[in-house]
Amino acid sequence: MGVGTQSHCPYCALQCAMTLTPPEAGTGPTPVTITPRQFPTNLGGLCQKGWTSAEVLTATDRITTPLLRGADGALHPAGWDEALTVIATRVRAIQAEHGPEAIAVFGGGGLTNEKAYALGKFARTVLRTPNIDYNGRFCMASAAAGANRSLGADRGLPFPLADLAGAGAVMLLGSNLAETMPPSVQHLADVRDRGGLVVVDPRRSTTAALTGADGESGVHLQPVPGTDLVVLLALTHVVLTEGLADQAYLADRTTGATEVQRSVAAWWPERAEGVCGVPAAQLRATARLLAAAAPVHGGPGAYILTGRGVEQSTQGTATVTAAINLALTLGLPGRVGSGYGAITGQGNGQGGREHGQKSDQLPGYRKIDDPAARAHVARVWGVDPPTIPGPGKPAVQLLTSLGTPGGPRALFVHGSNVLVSAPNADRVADRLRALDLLVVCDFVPSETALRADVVLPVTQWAEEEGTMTSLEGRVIRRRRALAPPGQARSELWIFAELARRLGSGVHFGTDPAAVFDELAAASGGGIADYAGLSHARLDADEADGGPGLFWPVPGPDHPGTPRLFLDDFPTPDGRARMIAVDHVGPSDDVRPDAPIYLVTGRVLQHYQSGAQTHRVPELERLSSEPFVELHPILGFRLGIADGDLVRLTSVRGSIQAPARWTDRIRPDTVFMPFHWSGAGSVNRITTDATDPISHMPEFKVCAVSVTPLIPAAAEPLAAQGVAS
Ligand SMILES: Nc1nc2c(c(=O)[nH]1)N[C@H]1C(S)=C(S)[C@@H](COP(=O)(O)OP(=O)(O)OC[C@H]3O[C@@H](n4cnc5c(=O)[nH]c(N)nc54)[C@H](O)[C@@H]3O)O[C@H]1N2
Ligand SMILES: Nc1nc2c(c(=O)[nH]1)N[C@H]1C(S)=C(S)[C@@H](COP(=O)(O)OP(=O)(O)OC[C@H]3O[C@@H](n4cnc5c(=O)[nH]c(N)nc54)[C@H](O)[C@@H]3O)O[C@H]1N2
Ligand code: SF4
Ligand SMILES: [Mo]
Repeated sequence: MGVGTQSHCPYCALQCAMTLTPPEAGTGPTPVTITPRQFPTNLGGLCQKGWTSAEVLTATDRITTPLLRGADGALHPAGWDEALTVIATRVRAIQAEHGPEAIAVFGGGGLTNEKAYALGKFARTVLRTPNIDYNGRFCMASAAAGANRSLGADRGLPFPLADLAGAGAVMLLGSNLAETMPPSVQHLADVRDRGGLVVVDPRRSTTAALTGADGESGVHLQPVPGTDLVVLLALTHVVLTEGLADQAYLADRTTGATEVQRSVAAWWPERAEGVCGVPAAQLRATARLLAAAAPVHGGPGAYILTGRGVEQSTQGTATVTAAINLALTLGLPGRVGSGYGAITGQGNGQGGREHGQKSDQLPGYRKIDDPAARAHVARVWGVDPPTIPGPGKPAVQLLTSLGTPGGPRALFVHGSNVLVSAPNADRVADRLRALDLLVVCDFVPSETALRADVVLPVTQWAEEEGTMTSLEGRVIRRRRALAPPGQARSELWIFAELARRLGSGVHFGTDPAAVFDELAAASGGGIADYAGLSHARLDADEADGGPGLFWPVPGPDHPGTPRLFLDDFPTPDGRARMIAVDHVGPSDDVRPDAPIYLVTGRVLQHYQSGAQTHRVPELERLSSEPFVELHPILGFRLGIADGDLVRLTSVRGSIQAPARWTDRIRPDTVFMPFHWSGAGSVNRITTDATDPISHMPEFKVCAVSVTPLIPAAAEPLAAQGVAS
């Protein structure tokens, strides 16, 4: 290892490796200089966000003291003792009047494993509330529900990312990797050379464009938004009717194939084309391309991967199930060089959903309503099993219940900016206003923090020790390179202090290595088993040039598990379950008063609600405002020129942003990124309808009308070269 601190990027689940070094003699603009490092996920690369991530450490408006809302309605600096005393006093009063369920907790997939674990423990043992959920509900819930149901375990990628390089075909459904995890595109180079990249997206995204101008590197399917399930049913139909299925695999390793076979019979390509708009011939060719790469036909292997584009849907779990059914029909999961996976998004989106901040979950991916799981975790926590509350409300239902009769009266937020990132966000703003107490822990004054009664300043990535679990289930170390500014403190310390002030006898450690050991014990025997891991083992592995260990790691001598499902699936009978699903369509479908699909997503420069990246001048320069992508044909029809301000209206409200003409989107669809607050904040008009199984909101598709705010004349439109 060279000089400097070996750590990983603060942002996404690719967890690109970087070295943090102090600038020479205090000359640098930031307290650490970032250099990319070789690591199996990023292969020495970083994206613009990673390169500039140190800027957030010294954000000019960084929160460095606790803040308390005063009688004048403004936030004022306060000491830790005062702030924590205010919180404890008000929590006790609310609990006394309304009971423990009146305190709610909202976590985040950016928290280290240690913090996510401690947060779940704090909610269940100190607050004794069932009402804890987190932003992973917005992110990975449908992929998790689908994989748990069909495969028996949810590890986003149940294989190392680098395995993709050997494949003959990789199908990406609703994922724009080239903007959301740019260094990962290196793993697709070989499959593109083989002509095997399949991208399914209503937009010709940067990733879809990787299939090549003439399709020489693969295929781009451009379905009607919200109809991916139909695409998948049709592909499975073709595989089965053309005799391309892996029948031996279906017989040996799955149950339910007959029902699935029956259910896709009605989705022949021409019928599917009528719903999803993808030409029947293209559906047939894609099914054949995938099959040719499958091991049963002597191919080098194939992968089917889902992203938020298909999962953030009221039929997200069904769509993931259909993707898994297709993969199973081709005999892919649990074979080296092939598989199904979902691409986890947040830095610790994977670990964050394993250790107990999800409403129905205990550490180790245990179920909170399983008596054996409760008994095991209660022993580690030193509490009686019956004192652990049952399942609470999932995120959207939790947020919409705040301040309602019988609903929570107080909310603690750790690692989410819900006012910008939650669906139907104006409603969330109303609910936050109705609370008696809002406590937000953050290091910058996010939109949500600015609404709080108490804001607590916390450490950032380069200021703390801990672990993160990457999109492949690889557990890696985050390391401290510098001291936090002012009075910023670790959340581990905050939980310990609040536990003491609330009179809890439960122990809360403040040393991340010790908290990890406790997490490892609590997870032992669970699906996400970390029992054989410790900070010391991970450090020793890295010092030996090791790349981190993949869970499950049940014992100190266990080498970890880079590939899951090779022998069997963790289901009661060891087989994958094929479950028949069918298409219903978006909850807020287009209609005469809202004839256009609105789809949402991301741009390269900004991360999520933008709380961090809007504070990096270079990223702001490159991407400074929200925008609405629309096709020139739609622009011409509606009288909207490139650059015109447009209004988007859904049944929930109206927003406005400048139009950007592009022929990379379907003419029946507009696209907006969700990184901004204010007049161009797209979540003010998205729907909070949720998937019935995963409870994930339908961020990706809703119906809008689009109108020009500055009426455009025919002249300039013609001048821009539009033919009707
Ligand atoms: N730059 C950047 N990178 C990030 C993040 C970020 O905020 N910014 N966030 C991280 C996180 S938490 C996540 S979850 C990941 C998300 O990573 P991705 O899933 O790649 O990101 P999105 O842009 O949300 O959605 C991907 C694509 O889905 C498409 N889409 C929309 N509707 C539909 C549909 O109905 N069907 C299909 N097939 N596609 C559709 C959009 O056009 C978009 O191109 O990115 C991670 N990386
Ligand atoms: N329309 C639309 N909306 C979406 C999506 C979409 O595709 N379309 N995607 C959804 C998805 S996939 C996601 S993941 C969510 C994400 O959206 P959010 O949950 O809002 O995520 P961030 O913007 O990353 O907010 C994290 C906040 O926590 C702070 N923070 C970071 N690390 C820590 C820490 O360790 N402790 C504490 N206390 N604070 C910390 C940051 O400064 C920031 O203010 O957005 C969802 N919203
Ligand atoms: S791809 Fe993700 S982990 Fe890598 S540098 Fe960019 S934001 Fe960071
Ligand atoms: Mo996410």
